[in-house]
Amino acid sequence: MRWQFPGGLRLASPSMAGFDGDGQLLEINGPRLLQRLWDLAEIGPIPGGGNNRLALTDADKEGRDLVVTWMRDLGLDVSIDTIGNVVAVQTDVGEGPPVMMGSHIDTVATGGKYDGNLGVLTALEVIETAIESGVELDRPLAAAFFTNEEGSRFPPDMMGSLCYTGGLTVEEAMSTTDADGKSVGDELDRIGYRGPMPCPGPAPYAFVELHIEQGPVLERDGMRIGAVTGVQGISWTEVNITGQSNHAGTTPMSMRRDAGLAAGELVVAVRRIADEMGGTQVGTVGALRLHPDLVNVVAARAKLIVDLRNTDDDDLQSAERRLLAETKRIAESEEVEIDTKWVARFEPVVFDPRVVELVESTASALGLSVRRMPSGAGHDAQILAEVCPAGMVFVPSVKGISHNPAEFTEPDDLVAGANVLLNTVVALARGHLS
Ligand code: HGY
Ligand code: MN
Ligand code: MN
Repeated sequence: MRWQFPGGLRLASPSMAGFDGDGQLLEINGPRLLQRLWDLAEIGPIPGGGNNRLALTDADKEGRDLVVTWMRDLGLDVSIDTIGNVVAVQTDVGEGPPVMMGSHIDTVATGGKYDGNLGVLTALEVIETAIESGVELDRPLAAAFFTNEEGSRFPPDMMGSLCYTGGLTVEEAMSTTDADGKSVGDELDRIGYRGPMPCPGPAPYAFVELHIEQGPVLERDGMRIGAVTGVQGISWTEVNITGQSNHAGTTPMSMRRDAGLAAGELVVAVRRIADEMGGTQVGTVGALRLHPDLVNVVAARAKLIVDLRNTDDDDLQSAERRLLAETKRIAESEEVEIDTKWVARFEPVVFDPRVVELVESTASALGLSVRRMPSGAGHDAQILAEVCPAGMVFVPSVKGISHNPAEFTEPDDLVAGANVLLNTVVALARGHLS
């Protein structure tokens, strides 16, 4: 499907219309970026116009192959590491560690077109524009996508970038299994993406990620760009509940040790914890499986993962303590056993203020309304922030919807965000941080 701009691109200022004589501002090729987004969105399509490319599935492989082809077509040096992270670097530009852009192309099972994909494809577009414009750079640019950012199939999220920065051992990652018992290692081998490069990988000079906001703030405030100040803390607790399967009709209620009931009580308790704490505390249970999951059998077991988040780590720890207290209360009252273990735990991250400031001033220079804001979602940038100056650029999500096929961002906003990323990384590649 070829994309036609409705009534022409809404340029923020004349200087966006091309490469200024004094090298101030560049503009990406909007139709080319959007076409790549639509081409990638054709892989792993689901009803409603979204994508299902869960990590290390055949659809993920197909998406990987397409993006690697685009990387090679740009003449980039493409390297694949042991966990399947892919980094493509300019070879004939500047020297020293690259200014890296990137994100992920794996999706949740009910994903949209933009989550992650926008950051990776814009990285390619930025490099292609930089090559075409002949802009002088002291450092090479790099485009990357990291394995299993979503963590839906194989917790934790940001698995690939964690291995890339040494935050998780490859051995630990490889042994992680999905609900069907398939391991990351086996699936990587099956799709042919266990690469030769070691983890941890080389630290970039800086890392900037363009991403949809996935929330309602920019749209509510009428802002076009978010200069992301950091990422809130994330805590995923796997809870295994063991009761006793029994006949749903003959077993007296007083004799039931119902793992399904215990799970339900815990789901309600998670909502209560978030509501009672207020502030930035959020919580949900999105993954829940009963065994044997049959209508006429009292559930013997339940497995769920609790997602708790907060911008403040002390408050997040308080929410975690309350969760554990609830599991003890429910175990006692329902006479079930409850075991818990963390499957993901990230402290809140603050991005390098110089990068945040650069994103903000670049957006303003492009004539775009911009506000600083934290990220509610986890991103690879928060992991790369451990090893280099990092930051993010947000663009609005219509109605704040994401992790849903209805995920949508206006094409003008996609292009505007890409122009902010372009001019931000060009400044970084010309020594802005020094
Ligand atoms: O879970 C997250 O915040 C991200 O979508 N992986
Ligand atoms: Mn994402
Ligand atoms: Mn996501």
